[in-house]
Amino acid sequence: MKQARKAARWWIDRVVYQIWPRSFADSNGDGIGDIPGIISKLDYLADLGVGVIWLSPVYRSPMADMGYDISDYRDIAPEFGTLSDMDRLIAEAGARDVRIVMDLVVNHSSDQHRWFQAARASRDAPTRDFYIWRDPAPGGGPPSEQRSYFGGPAWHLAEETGQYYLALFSPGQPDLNWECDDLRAEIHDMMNWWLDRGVAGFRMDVIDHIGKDIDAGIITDGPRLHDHLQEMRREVFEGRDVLSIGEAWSASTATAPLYTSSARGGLDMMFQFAHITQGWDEQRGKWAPKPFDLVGFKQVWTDWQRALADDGWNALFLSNHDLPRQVSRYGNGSAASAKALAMAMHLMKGTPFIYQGEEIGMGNARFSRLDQYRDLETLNLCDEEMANGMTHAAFLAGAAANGRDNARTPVQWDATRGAGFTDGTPWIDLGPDAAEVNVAAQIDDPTSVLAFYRKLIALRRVHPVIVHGDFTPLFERDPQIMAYRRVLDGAALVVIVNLSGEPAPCPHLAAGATLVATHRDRVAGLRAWEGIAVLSDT
Ligand code: TEU
Ligand code: CA
Repeated sequence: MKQARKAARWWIDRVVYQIWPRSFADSNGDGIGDIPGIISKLDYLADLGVGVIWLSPVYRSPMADMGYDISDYRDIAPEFGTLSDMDRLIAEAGARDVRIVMDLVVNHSSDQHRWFQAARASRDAPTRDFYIWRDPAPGGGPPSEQRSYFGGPAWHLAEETGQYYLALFSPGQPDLNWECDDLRAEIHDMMNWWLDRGVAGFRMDVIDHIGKDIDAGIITDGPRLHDHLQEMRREVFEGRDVLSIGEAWSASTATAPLYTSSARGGLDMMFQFAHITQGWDEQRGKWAPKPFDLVGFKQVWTDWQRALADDGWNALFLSNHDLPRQVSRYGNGSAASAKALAMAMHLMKGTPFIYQGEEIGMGNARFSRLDQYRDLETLNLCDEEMANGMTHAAFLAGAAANGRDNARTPVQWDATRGAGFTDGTPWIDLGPDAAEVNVAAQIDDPTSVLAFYRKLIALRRVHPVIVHGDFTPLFERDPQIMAYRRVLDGAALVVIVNLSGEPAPCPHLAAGATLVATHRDRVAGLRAWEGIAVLSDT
């Protein structure tokens, strides 16, 4: 059978590497990662083989939500550098054939944005309608019971004009009003401005929120969502060959194709989170994670592989700046488990995303005290959960398992005092494994996690079956093994990974050549965290 290959876009065989700039590399000793720090690591990233960097926000921001609260979309936060540093990053990355995708945070701005400052001061401000204002409820109080994601009500009274504004995240992140024509024109203009500067695309923050109908209580998948995305396609993306990745916690296998189908939004791929929330307690959510259930986890992946098999494209990831470290969440912290997880992800169909530090197997922060946390979500929700009856100890356990700061400790470059991240005092504590798990310890070791990632990334460029092959799950009910078969143009790739800490019998392996394996030798069966991929003719 002849498979149709997806039209070759420039990013199709590339791996994306996410940089969360505050914790990547600090060039000037103030304890905060910055753009010159990123530039100094471009050779490292090029050697690793990454073809795209997704850069979490570097725009000017009061950093209430670490840059996801933007006060000037056309400037850089001074702690991260300057616009000319950004231009230099784009150019220096480009010289290494690495393209930069920026974070587009346009569901909300910062309350420090001049648009909002003017809007809150007067009902007649030209930007008043850029935000969502409502009168108090009859008899006073907020217009509705809507809660915010980061704790507390979503409506905030602005005394100046007597109306409430909507902020679904923190009060410092007022929601933008996408019903306003001038607002949308401003956003399109800003996006074109960055693309003209050489940016290769956008990762679109909480993009499922922009079509909301707050009066009807519709927050995600609102009635205007796909109109807005279609308009954005016409005004920004059409005629350009850029990469667009939407982020949508609400996306399901039913709704995801609406974003990516060319008839609708036309986005290239979506971040969806079904495989993440699958592991959370149904009632109590992220602060009460369930033990890892491989069968359920595989089912979610298989559903998504099938749903986007012909139209659309999967973003493959286990980690990002909002999630715990994968080697702690799904592995046992060991290098072996880091490799096994990488293998299971990278050989499915889609584009793999690596979150900074993942490629060396960095683990969770293991903070034991609340005062070690910096993330507003963790700090705010602690108060809220405790008011709802959770004990402090239980909350700390939940935060240690699933809090966002797990991913936000500095990248561990070497075993020196500041982990090679900074000469000063890091803005957040270093991870507990910095002395053992660091780039310097792995860079020349062919058996390291880092070397294994380098290999997986390189294989994709030479074996089209990894990029384009059809996906069929194998041994779906097996509680230890994740396995699948990929087929393209007469080539078959069988991937079998033991995602458990116990040995497993190895199911019958097709004959063929080993393409990549986590271990150097073979034994009967599979050792804990052992994976092997075998390539043969169909
Ligand atoms: O995250 C989307 C989002 O919904 C998060 O609040 C998510 O629910 C939470 O992190 C799970 O713990 C995006 C960004 O990735 C995140 O960093 C921002 O805080 C958020 O949007 C607001 O911009
Ligand atoms: Ca710095």
